[in-house]
Amino acid sequence: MTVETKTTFCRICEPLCGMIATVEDGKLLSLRPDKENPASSGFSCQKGIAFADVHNDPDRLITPMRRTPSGEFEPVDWDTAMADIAERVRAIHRAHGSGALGWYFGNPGAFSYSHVLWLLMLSLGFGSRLHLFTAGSQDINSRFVASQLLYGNSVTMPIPDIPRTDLLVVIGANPVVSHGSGVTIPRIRDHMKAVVKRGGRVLVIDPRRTETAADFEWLGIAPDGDAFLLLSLLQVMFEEGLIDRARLAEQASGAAWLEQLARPFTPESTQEHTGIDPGAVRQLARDLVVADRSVVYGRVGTCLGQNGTLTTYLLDVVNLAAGNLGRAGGSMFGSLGMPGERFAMKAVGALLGSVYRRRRSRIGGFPSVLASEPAGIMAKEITTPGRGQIRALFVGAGNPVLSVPNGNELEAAFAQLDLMVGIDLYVNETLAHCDYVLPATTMYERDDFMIPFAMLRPAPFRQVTEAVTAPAGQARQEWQIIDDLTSRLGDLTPGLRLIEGMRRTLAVFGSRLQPRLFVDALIRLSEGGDRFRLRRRGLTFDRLSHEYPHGKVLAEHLPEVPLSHSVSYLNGRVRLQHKDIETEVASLVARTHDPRFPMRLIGMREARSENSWMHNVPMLMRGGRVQRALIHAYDADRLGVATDDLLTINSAQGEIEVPAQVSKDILPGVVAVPHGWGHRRRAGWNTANANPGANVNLLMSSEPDDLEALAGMARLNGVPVRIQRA
Ligand SMILES: Nc1nc2c(c(=O)[nH]1)N[C@H]1C(S)=C(S)[C@@H](COP(=O)(O)OP(=O)(O)OC[C@H]3O[C@@H](n4cnc5c(=O)[nH]c(N)nc54)[C@H](O)[C@@H]3O)O[C@H]1N2
Ligand SMILES: Nc1nc2c(c(=O)[nH]1)N[C@H]1C(S)=C(S)[C@@H](COP(=O)(O)OP(=O)(O)OC[C@H]3O[C@@H](n4cnc5c(=O)[nH]c(N)nc54)[C@H](O)[C@@H]3O)O[C@H]1N2
Ligand code: SF4
Ligand SMILES: [Mo]
Repeated sequence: MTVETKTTFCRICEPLCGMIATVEDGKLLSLRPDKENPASSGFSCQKGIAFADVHNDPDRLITPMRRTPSGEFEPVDWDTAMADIAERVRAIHRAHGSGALGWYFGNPGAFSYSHVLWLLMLSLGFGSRLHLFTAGSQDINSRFVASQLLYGNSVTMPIPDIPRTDLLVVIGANPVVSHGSGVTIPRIRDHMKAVVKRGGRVLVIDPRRTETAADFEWLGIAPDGDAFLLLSLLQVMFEEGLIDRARLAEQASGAAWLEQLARPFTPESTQEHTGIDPGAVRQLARDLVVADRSVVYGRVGTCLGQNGTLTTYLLDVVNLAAGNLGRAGGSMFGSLGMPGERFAMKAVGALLGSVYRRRRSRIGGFPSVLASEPAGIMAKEITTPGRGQIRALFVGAGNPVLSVPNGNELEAAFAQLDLMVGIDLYVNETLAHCDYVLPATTMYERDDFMIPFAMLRPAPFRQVTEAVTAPAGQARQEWQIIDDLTSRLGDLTPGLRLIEGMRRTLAVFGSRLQPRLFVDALIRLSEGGDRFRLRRRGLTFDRLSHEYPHGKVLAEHLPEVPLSHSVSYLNGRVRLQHKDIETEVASLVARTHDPRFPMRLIGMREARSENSWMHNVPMLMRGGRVQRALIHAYDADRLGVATDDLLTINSAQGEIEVPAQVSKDILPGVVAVPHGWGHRRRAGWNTANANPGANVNLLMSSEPDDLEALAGMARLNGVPVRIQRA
């Protein structure tokens, strides 16, 4: 018997906490937080530790499976499965073209560089007509579009410099539970506590007195009222002369237009939409400007409303107006520190901008965000006849039946597909519909380096990990599966022929086309890298792995550079004026109210869930844990409801039943329901199915008119509902 410990890091959520894996005879025994990781220094949450039970779950899929005519799954060998899948893709492509193929890329996929890179390769191989859907239209695409408008680049991401700020205003995020999103700061709660300890403030603006609000100051806001609040903050800043106009004119174009836009939104006029006292809004506007270093930060709560792109745009504009954009202790921009990066970012920004403006989805005419379409229209892309109708769908690391609006519509649509293939750790509610389900490795069965998150750290840091164990059973990495598929289809399209050519050329030199080549190059070229041996002690993937297993801190803080360095527009100035923003402001003002649905539904993340996929771990389900709908005592009294009574929640779209939790930690008129529940017997996770809960997204609309206009965001927060005792 050999017992080893291996240093690695967790990739369930964004802080990427350092972990120590104990491995016995090649089997993952347990996980514990890594005290020597300089960023997370001994922190991990319960999910991170419980992941060993996902890894070793008896319900885990470790053999490829094929659906039989009777509807059951039977094991099949990889070669038979891949040969049949490739043959069917080939036939569909021959008959209908690339537009007949769809791919849904779920959230855990973003935590694997090799999965991302090889999916990118596949989509280049099939050309621009492949339908790509991601979890982003239920998450962060509004952030990308706001950045495209403001900075001329979708991937330019502002991050709150929490370690150096004096006033942090959190609008629509719950970092104490989520551990931070859109920013990678391990121990984020400690960093927020440190703001207060050094005499600063943390203010949480949220319809619910969340775990984060309970730790700091709370200001309640009516769901989806944020754009009104932010416009009022701007109105006050302009009216009271709080803005340094010379600086604003230097950093941005369109200031006069912005002033006009904000002018009607006095705090008195927006109070009916926000529920916030005008005096408090004025004070907040002054505080943001007067504080030496302040930052407004928002995430899922501001991205997923009716006007998520506008709201996200306004968050940044408030930071800009207060003089805190691109400043230490304000909202900053990370970079990889590569030679020529600023120039490359301008090119990338221009390309993404033109894709955004030019490519439109077949259904609803939505712009393309990082080459993807809104997942909300996926069902209709499958069922609507015509050129570009999807006939084959791949789902990798996702569970859209539970995570996107109107899963019922999606399930019905799947029945029309000629081919459906899933790649996952489990047969989840979505994969239950597949013709083939293919077993993926877990994160501890693959090497990794987190490309997107490397740019989201206020303290630049690099860490890589090797695989901690060999793959269980016949599990394979996603990139290997994609690689197998593309090489079987190497003659199908010009793009695939090009990839096949590269593969053959490298083989001549005894090398293999694989994602690690690319990520190693990225590490070598970026800050701290060896620049291909130009720097003697510089970093490579292997050196990080051998010499810095716990990770390497590159700098304590981000460098302060002129804001123009982070802007991809040629003139280096933030662009405020956009017709689309004007249209969104007009739609904000024109919002209507349906008296049949007087309450507002919001989401609620739970410490022991990760979206839909950790409910099969007994350790996380202990104590008779169930999904509950949180309502205020005032509403409970009015409706004659007590905790544990079953509630019926209706929206214009659907109906669910969930037991109530009565509380004072939420505004009256608001109901909060966690997503990711609604497990079914059809899916292959036994613990989760025993305590299924309800799919809150059955209340959400997938009608194109109901998706947010600029980014195709599903409207998952502030949804009008009616509740009553079941
Ligand atoms: N434990 C746990 N951690 C997670 C996840 C998980 O499922 N469980 N999921 C991960 C993922 S995929 C993500 S994207 C991140 C998300 O990270 P966060 O965005 O920090 O997490 P949420 O809990 O969704 O926070 C959204 C907050 O917005 C509030 N809110 C809702 N509507 C409104 C509104 O209209 N206005 C305002 N001001 N607030 C509103 C909600 O009450 C909630 O507190 O978390 C990640 N981390
Ligand atoms: N109402 C409401 N709905 C929401 C949200 C909300 O706040 N409210 N949040 C939205 C957000 S932010 C997100 S990110 C989405 C998530 O939406 P999805 O990504 O569609 O769904 P998940 O529940 O994260 O499912 C992830 C799947 O990946 C599998 N998996 C885990 N690790 C791996 C791996 O390494 N490889 C492979 N191949 N599979 C793996 C899991 O078993 C699981 O089946 O949900 C969205 N839906
Ligand atoms: S906070 Fe996120 S990254 Fe850290 S241990 Fe928990 S799940 Fe893993
Ligand atoms: Mo997410």
